[in-house]
Amino acid sequence: MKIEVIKGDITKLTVDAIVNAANTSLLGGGGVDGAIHKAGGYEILEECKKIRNKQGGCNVGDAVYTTGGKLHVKYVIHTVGPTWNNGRSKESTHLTRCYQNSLRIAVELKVRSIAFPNISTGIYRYPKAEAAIIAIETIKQHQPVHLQRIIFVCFDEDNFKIYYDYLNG
Ligand code: AR6
Repeated sequence: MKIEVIKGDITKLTVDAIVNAANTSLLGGGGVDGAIHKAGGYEILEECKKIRNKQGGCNVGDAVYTTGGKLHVKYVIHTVGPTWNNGRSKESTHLTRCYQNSLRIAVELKVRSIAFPNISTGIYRYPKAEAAIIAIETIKQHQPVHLQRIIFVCFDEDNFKIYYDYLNG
């Protein structure tokens, strides 16, 4: 399995699945969530609404999946990261579960390539370096067999540098 890091916009990628940093409502929002819904179109939102009707949204640390809509991906895996609360609300456990549950769904869907944004490090204010270690170490521990490519997509320079240095250091 190859772990890659790139700087850019996750909505532009052609991979089997991308992961969305959603919120518990699954109805979209700002940041990467807004970008994915905007580029992916109404189909993604329609499927999110169906999931909401069935299970009432998505809890922090959990993940669900929808079609990729108009994106160049088969699936969008929506996971809900924790809001940073100075480490007082089990944020690291929740963030670890985001990556674990997204990977579990990727295995179920037999995806061979998956791209992750830097979950929780934007609007939810998780410290970037700590979030990167959780992301990379959780992925390294799981390594599903048929997953050939894992791409960390960094939108900002800070995250790109943190991931690049950690993976190449
Ligand atoms: N491609 C890749 N990464 C991106 C993109 C993009 N197009 N746009 C932003 N990022 P955030 P969170 C990066 O705020 O912190 C939403 O309103 C961004 O630079 O998107 O988990 C949801 O609905 C940052 O590094 O997600 C929730 O309410 C990372 O994506 C809330 O924000 C995550 O930033 C979730 O907050």
